[in-house]
Order: sequence, then C-alpha cells, then structure tokens
Amino acid sequence: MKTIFSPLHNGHSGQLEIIAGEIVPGFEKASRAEIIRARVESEKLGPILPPDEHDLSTAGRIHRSDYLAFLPTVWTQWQAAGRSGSALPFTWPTRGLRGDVPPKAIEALLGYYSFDGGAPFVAGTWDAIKSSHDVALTAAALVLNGEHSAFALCRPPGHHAGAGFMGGYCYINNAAVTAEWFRQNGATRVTILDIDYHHGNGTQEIFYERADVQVINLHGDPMNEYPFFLGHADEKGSGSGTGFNHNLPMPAGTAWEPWSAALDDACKRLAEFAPDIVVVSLGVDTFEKDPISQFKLKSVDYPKIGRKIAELGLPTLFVMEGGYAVEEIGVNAVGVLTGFEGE
Ligand code: SP5
Ligand code: ZN
Repeated sequence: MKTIFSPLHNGHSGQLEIIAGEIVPGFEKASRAEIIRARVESEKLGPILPPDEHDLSTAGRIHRSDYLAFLPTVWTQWQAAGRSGSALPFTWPTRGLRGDVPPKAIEALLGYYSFDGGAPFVAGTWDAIKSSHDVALTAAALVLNGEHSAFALCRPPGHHAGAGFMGGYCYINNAAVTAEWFRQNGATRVTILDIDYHHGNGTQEIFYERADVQVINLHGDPMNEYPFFLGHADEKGSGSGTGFNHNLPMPAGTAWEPWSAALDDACKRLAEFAPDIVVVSLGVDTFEKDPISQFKLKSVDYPKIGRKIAELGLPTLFVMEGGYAVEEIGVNAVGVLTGFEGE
C-alpha cells in the first residue's frame, strides 16, 4: 500500500491547549505524523510519496466558501492585530447571541468559525492544513485509479471540522473532501467509516441530508465524551439522508470484545449499503494508553481491525485522524494497514 505524506505538517507545531483546567502542550503534535511515517518505513508497507497540489474546489462543495476563504488569512490577521503566540478563540456565538453576523476582529472571527478552542493557528498552520488536504486527495486518486488501498498520512486531522467551522485539532475535513471527490469522479456511493475514538461530528454534519454518502461512527458516548454535542444513536440522518447516518456510541472502558462487535455491526450496515469505495477515518485514540481517551484497545487489536475491513473486499482509502499515545501511534496505525494487507 502506498502512503502519501508531506513534511509541511511540521510547521503546525508548538500549540497549547486547555485540558481539565490546565494549559498544557498540545496533544496533536508533529511527532505523531513523523512516528507513523517511520513505522511505515520500518514495516516496509510500501512507497512513501509526496502529495500533488490540488485546488480547493472539492473542499468548496462541502465547506462554506467564507470559511474556506478565512482559513488562509488567520495568521496574517492575527499578526496584523499585533498578536503573537497561538491564534485561539475565547468567545463563541452560543444560544442568545447573534450567530449570523460575522464580526471584523480576528479574535471574534476565530470564535465565529469554530466550536471549541482546540484548533490553534501558528505561522505554518495554513500550509499544514493545505498539505493535509493535498495528501488526502492524492491518496484518493490512487484508489480511484485502481489501487485497492492507499494511506493518506494526514496531519492536521479533519473529522471534527464541519461545513463552516473548525475544532478538535481539525480545520478542513480531509475524509469528507475525498468522499465528495470520489462522488464527483465516478463513484455512486461512498461510505465513511469513522473509527476514531471521538465522534466525527463534522463529517456527520456535512453529509447528514445525503443518501449517497453513508457515514458510520464508532465512538465514546457523547453524554460523557468530547465532542459532547453530537454523536447519539438516534441521529440517523434527515430528509433524503434519513437512514444513512449510523452512530455506535460506547461507554468509557470499552475493550476489544464489545468494540469489535460494534465494528461487525458497522461492517454489516456498510455491506448492505454496497458502496463503491470506503473511506476509513483512521484514529487510533481508542488505544488503552491514549492520554485523552477512555477505550481499552491493545496494540494486538489494530491488525484485527484492518483484517475485518479488508473482508469487505472494497477499494479502501485510509485517512489519518487522531491518536495521542505517541510512543505506540506508529505500531497501532500501521498495524491496521498491515492487517488490511493480510500480514
Ligand atoms: C481528531 C481528534 O481526535 N480530536 C480530538 C480532540 C479532543 N479535544 C478535547 C479533549 C478533551 C479531553 N478530556 C479528557 C481529559 C483527560 N484527563
Ligand atoms: Zn479522536
């Protein structure tokens, strides 16, 4: 399996975040992608190739145009306002406030275009976002052109980014862009199978009214887990999309047995939909030692996930999402891929 990777992700580093009331170094750090890349090499998964440049036209079909136009300007606006550090929001237009009037000040625009304070900007952030988007589309093109699978080693991740907002370390929804691109280029039906620990709220929102892109999520129950405000089992899609969104929330402490039973269930629903292509939102923050997550999967479980997905027998694009146990992130992420390849 080929891997697409760009070193430009390294410019998106040095962020801070607030977790449990403490300011800590960001968990979504550059070493994550570097360690996965090194493991792809040492496991001899296949060639590691740079992305081709892709324009934002497909992204523009799933994201709001004002949001996409905003992203490349954030760091310049932040500097023009005389600020340094990381560009971060601190106020949001929640219930009772005007969410329909984009303000002018950059610190307010950051809140207008986000749902949490988990998507900081530094000098290299836009180039990293764009490279991650290009990585996803370049890997997607491999699959469309006949490769059975490909690995988009995306960083930053994407599945929390909605049509008009960032959050949860995500800016452009890479997996959603590839699903839309497959639809534009000959695929009739596409499934996004999201196995990141966190619910892919952005992906769900983007395709919620559509019957051509099935979205299946396995994740921590939003009653007690981030992103909290979406991801319940009763969210099944709306309008013509009714029945094409599937949420399988699970409680803290979930280990391999119940988790894999949910994956079996997901694969059954996926096979019934019979997509032309599967996009896997591949998060490995389901790992027992993940510092911000509560599932109990072990490293030996990840190849079994890959094997199970391979049994579907469908062209498959893996798009990297979360996973914060940096020491084991390469073993776990690449474990899914080698398992898929039957090793
Ligand atoms: C792509 C992705 O995986 N994004 C995840 C963003 C999670 N941000 C909020 C994390 C809150 C963690 N709270 C747990 C406290 C652990 N002591
Ligand atoms: Zn996650």
